[in-house]
Amino acid sequence: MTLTSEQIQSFHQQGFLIERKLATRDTCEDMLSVVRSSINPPLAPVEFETDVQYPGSPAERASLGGNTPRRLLHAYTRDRVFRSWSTSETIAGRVRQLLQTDHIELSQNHHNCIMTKHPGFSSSTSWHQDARYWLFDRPELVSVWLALNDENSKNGGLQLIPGSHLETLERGRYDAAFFLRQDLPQNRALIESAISANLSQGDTLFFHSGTFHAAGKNQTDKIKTSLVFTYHAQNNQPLEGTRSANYPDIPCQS
Ligand SMILES: O=C(O)CCC(=O)C(=O)O
Repeated sequence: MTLTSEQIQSFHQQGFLIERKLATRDTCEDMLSVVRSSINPPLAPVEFETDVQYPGSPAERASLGGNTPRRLLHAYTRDRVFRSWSTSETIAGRVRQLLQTDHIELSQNHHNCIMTKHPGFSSSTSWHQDARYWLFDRPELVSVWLALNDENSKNGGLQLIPGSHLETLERGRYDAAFFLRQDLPQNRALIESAISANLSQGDTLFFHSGTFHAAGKNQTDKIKTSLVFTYHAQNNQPLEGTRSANYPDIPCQS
């Protein structure tokens, strides 16, 4: 049930860890059934492709594909199946090991969503660290990404840069929105060391909030669906008055 010391060490070195088949097919299918009934029409709160305005997003809501959901927000409150998964010992127990504390909380303010990538109207996400806009005592959070169906480079699966959570980059290496500038040779070298996560249904990716990651568009004819939650140690609190403290965090007791 728990991570081995080699897995924990690998997470600290690489900034991520993949556990294969951590969720059963039945769990994934139960979740997908909730997602399917939340997508047409999209049940609020939803972030649309037009809201993110990433490369490939439709220009405005009135455009063709303008109503394509990108994230079904507030996954935790949407259904019991998401609450059970996110607070289970399988997940919370592993996050406790990775954050090296018995006391962790799930953030309702960050990720806490179902990411959907629709054929035809999905956008790509450039290289970034999730911690760039998250305001905590320390930028040390762990996100847990569950593939509800297979994810790879064809359908916009995640790519990650191993060890990048340990890098400290000058401000000039990022653009105005804190994405890695692709015109700089030193950034190109970093990006070339990326790996593709290539997840199958039920595979779970644990990643550090400082790990650079990116993803392409969905170029297949099926929706790609992933569930993501973020956790922090109880002694690493969001800064008062910021978006990171908007909704209360959920303690995950062992
Ligand atoms: O699925 C994607 O395009 C990447 C999503 C992502 O990296 C994020 O929301 O932080």
